[in-house]
Amino acid sequence: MATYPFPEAEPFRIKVVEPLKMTTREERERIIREAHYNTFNIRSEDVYIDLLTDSGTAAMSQDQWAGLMLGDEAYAGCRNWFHLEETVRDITGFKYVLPTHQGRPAENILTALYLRPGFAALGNMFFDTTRAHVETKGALPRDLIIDEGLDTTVYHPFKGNIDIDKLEEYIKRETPEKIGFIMLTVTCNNNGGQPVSMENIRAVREVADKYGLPFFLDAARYAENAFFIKMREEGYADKSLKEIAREMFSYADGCTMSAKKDGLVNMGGFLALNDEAKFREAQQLLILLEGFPTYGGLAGRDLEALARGLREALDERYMAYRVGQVHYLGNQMLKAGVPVFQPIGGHCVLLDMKRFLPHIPQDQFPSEAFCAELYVDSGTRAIGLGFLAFGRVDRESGEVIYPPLEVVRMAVPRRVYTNNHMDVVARSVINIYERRETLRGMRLTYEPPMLRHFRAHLEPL
Ligand code: P71
Repeated sequence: MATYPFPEAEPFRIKVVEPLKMTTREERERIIREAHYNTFNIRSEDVYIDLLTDSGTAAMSQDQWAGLMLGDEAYAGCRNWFHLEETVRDITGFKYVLPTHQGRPAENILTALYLRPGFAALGNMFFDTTRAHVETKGALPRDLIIDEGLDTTVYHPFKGNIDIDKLEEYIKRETPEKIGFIMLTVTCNNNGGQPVSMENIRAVREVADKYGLPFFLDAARYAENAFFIKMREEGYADKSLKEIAREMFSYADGCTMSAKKDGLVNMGGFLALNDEAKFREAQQLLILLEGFPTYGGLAGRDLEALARGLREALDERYMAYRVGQVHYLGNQMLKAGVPVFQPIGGHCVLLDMKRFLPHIPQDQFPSEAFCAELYVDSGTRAIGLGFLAFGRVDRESGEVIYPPLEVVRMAVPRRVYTNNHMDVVARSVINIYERRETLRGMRLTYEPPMLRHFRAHLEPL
């Protein structure tokens, strides 16, 4: 990267623009009230800068758009499928590829193949949908991330790492027969896109071999993970992202992929495996759930855009810009003293609401109070990931269970916003930080039985 004088500058120029509506503060006050103070209920058109998610929100390249015109919409054997299959094999080294319309059907199939009631699945931190698929198979998802991974105040270069001692202890205690698989989410989404080191991935392979367990990657942000390995792990500075990614995958038996992240597409995913018998079983499920194995819930043109996007995400200049932009946003807030989860991850900035709004107790939804204020202040949409999303009441004891983190996530879509947009967000967050004592807590006025943060209604106290 030394050959580029400004490694974090955009390696592209903009050919098509999407105008954004500007609203007034009064309008935004009305809109957030009508949305019951839940940013999921705001219409996208009423949002100026949408940091709700980096999933499916990327801007495609001219090469991807051109690829759409080469879509072969045959039911069976379309050429775009062969292009995608060859691309995934080349990047991952896995033998068998099954296309899916996004990440969760791949998770559904994988968990159906490997889990039975009473089994456990062990990981660094399962993403919400994977966790739900593990649970619906009657199995237990177990997060065994290193302690530093949940500490918002300490620095660690690979906060996504799994605790190898805890992993081995768990396997010995529960016996390997009761473990369906081990899975590492790279990067680890639930603590802010924190990377997993190559050393950790290798160590998991050794444990998996020792106890005869299959080991998979949740590869949604694998290219961002490869970039952090290049930047932070000894011995990888001179390797290409593709070489690093290939080595990461070489230790695993397969992967699930939500291609809406590092696939640089708006919809798409896949499941990849090495085990032929499991692949045959998976194909049967794929036909049942998604469609014929050469399209799996996607149009031919979508398969083409994905094959092209997968390669683009491994371009080092793209990735330096990408992760650089996320850090550009977070560093401005850090400099102003805002409690940002450190180090900043690959796709988002997390604000620690326990330190940002210490006067608002967790059961008064500080994250949602902040998100409502942020929207009114600058039209920026973020989401709360804390008590509203993950808190619950224990069915037996009636005890209220608080999640370890109370954070607001600002996820940055890929190639969509400029650094001027990032400046607006940073300034708005800093503004609010300076008058943080004026923010009040919220209370629930409607609580759905499941995944309550998506549809909940709140009001200010
Ligand atoms: C994110 C998402 C999208 C999302 C999904 C569900 C609720 C809220 C937001 C999706 C992931 C992910 C990882 C590591 C699998 C999926 C599911 N993330 N693994 O962060 O981050 O993929 O949406 O394509 O089914 O906003 P899918």
